[in-house]
Amino acid sequence: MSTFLGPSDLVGISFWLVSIAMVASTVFFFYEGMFVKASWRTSMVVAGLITLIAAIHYYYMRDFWVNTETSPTVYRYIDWLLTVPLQMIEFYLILLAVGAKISVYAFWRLLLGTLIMLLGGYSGEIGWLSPGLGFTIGMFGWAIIIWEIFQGESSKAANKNPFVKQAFNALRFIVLIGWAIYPVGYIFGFLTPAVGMGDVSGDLFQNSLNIIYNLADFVNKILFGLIIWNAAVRDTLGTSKKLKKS
Ligand SMILES: *C/C=C(C)/C=C/C=C(C)/C=C/C1=C(C)CCCC1(C)C
Repeated sequence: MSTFLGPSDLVGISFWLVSIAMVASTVFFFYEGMFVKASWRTSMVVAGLITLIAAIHYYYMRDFWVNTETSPTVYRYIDWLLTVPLQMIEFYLILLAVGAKISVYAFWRLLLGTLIMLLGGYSGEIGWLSPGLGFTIGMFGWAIIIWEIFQGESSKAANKNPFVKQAFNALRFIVLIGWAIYPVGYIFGFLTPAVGMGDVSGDLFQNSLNIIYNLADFVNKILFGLIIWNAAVRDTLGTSKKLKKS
C-alpha cells in the first residue's frame, strides 16, 4: 500500500476520475448558470453546489481508499447527507421556477424519506444494525421519496410548464432508476454471501461496493445537473424566441 495511486487499482482510478469530473462539472454549472433565464439560476447554482460538495468529499475518499483500500464510509455518508437534501430542494426549485403552488409539507416528506434512507443504510454499513435490517429501513425511506414524487403533491404541481414537466420527468427517472444503483452496490457489498465465492478477505465486496457507488454518484450528480441545465437552456431560448416575435 502506498500514498500514490497504483496503476492496477481500478477502484482507486474510479475515485480519481469521479473526483475530477465533479470539479469540472462544478465550474460548468456555475458558469452556465449565468446565461439562463433568471428563474433557473438558483437551480443551476444548487446543481453546482451538489457537485462542489461531492468534489471535496471525493478528494478525501480517494486518498482514504488509496491509503487503506477500505471503504470511506463516513465521508460517503456525510456527502450524501448534504447532497441528497439539496437534490430534494432542486425538485422544489424547478417547480417554483414556473410559479407552481406547492406546500412546504411536500418538502418535509422528501426530507424525512432522505433521513430514514441514509440512517438505515449507514447503520447497516457500520454495524449499528444488521446489514439486512439497515437495508430494509433504507429501502423504506427511498419508497417515501418515490411515493411523493410519483403520487404526491409534488407530482401534480409539475404539469404547468412543458420544460419543467420535461425536467421533472427526467428527475423522477433519476430517482427511480439512477438511485437504484445504490442499493445494488449495497447488496454486492453487504448482502452477498462470501461463502463459495472464494473471497475470504472480502476485497471483492469492498471493490464492488465502491466502484458501484462511484458510478452511481457520477450518474446522479452530474447527469442530474445536466438535465436541469438542458431544461434551463431550452426554456431560456424558447422564451427569447417568443419575445422576438411579439
Ligand atoms: C449524490 C448522492 C446520492 C444521490 C445518493 C443517493 C443514495 C441512495 C439513493 C441510497 C440508497 C440506499 C437504499 C435505498 C437502501 C439502503 C442503502 C442505501 C443507503 C445505499
